[in-house]
Amino acid sequence: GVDVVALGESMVTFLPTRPGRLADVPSFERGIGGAESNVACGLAAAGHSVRWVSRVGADGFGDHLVEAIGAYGVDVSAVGRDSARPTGVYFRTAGDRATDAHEVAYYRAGSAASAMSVENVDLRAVRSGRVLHLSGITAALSEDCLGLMRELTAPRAGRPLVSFDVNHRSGLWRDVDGPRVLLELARGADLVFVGEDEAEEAWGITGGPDAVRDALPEPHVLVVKQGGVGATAFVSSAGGGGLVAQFPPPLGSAGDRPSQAVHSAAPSRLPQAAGNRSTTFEPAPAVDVVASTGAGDAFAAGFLSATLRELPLPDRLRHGHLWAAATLTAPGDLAAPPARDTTDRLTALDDAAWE
Ligand code: KDG
Repeated sequence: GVDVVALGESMVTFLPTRPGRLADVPSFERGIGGAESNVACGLAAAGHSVRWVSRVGADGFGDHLVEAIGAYGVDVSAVGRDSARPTGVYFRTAGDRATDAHEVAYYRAGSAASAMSVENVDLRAVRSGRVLHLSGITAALSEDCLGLMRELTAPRAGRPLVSFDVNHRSGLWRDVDGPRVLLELARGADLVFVGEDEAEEAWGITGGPDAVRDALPEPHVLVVKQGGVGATAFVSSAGGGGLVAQFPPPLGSAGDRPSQAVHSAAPSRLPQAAGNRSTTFEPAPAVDVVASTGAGDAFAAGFLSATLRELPLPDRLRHGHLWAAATLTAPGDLAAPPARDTTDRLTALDDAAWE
C-alpha cells in the first residue's frame, strides 16, 4: 500500500498572463489544479508514496493531467479514462491584491470526473493507502459523486484514516443542500480541515474554532484554519479506535523534539487539555500573498506529511503553515513544498520567531 490516496477531480487551469477582468484578459497560461491532486502532488514532491484516483477524458487535457501529476511522482495507474466525457478545465483571474477577490469560470459540468461513482472507480485502489484524502468538492459534482463520497466516509472495518477538507464551493452545488451534506461527510471522517470563514459561510458558525468543534465533535482530529492568524487543532483523546491506532498519539511531549525543551514554558506550544479533548493553536507566519488558491491544499498536505512522519501536533500545524506559505507566494494552484530540512529548521524555531 501507499501512504496516501487522494481522490477527486482535477482540471487543466488557465491563469491570466496579466491582471484584469476575465472579460478583458487576452491570454492565459496552462497549469493544473484540483484540490485533492494538489495535496497528492505536494506529498509526492516531499517523498511520500501517493496515489491519485480520478477519471479524466480521453482527450489531450486528460493526457496532460495524467502526465503532469505523474511527473510529481504520484501513482496515476488507477485514473480512469472516459471516452464519452471531457476533462474539466477552469479559468480564473489573478485576483485583487488587496482583497484576493478573483473570478472563477469552471467548465466542468458533465466532465469525466463528475461521472465518478462507486461503480466506475477502483475502490480497492481508493482504499489502498494508510490515509484516504477527500474533499467536499467531489460531493458537489453529481449525485454519483456524492454516493461515492458517502460510501468512502461510511464506517467500515479496516478503512484507511479518512482525511476530509470541507472545501465549500458554493457555486458548484446543484439542487442539494451543500452545507448539510458537507457536515454529514465531515462527521464521518477521522481528520477534518475547515476554514473558520468557511464554517461561517457554510454553517453560520460565528463563535470561532471552539464553536466549530462544538458543531463537529466526531472527528478524532479537527483543524480549523484561521487565515493569516493561524490554525487551531482539536484532538479527542477518546474514540478513533482502530482507525487511528496506526497513528501514534499526536500530542507530542516536549521530549519528542530536543529543541523543544526550551519552549516547554510557552503555553501556546503545549496542548491545552479539557475534558476528552485537547486544543493546540499555532500562529501563521506573515507572507506577501500572491494568490491564495491552493493554499488550503498545501496546508493539508503539510499537516499530513508531518502526521505521516509522526511529528508532534504543534509541528504538524507549523508544517501546514509553511507549505501553505509556499503556495500563497506563487501564482498557480500548486507550488513545490519547501524542502524537508528547511521546514524542519523553521519548525524548530522558538515561538518568538513565529509570532
Ligand atoms: O483548492 C484549490 C482548488 O480549488 C483548485 O485547484 C481547483 O479543485 C479546484 C476547485 O474545484 O475549485
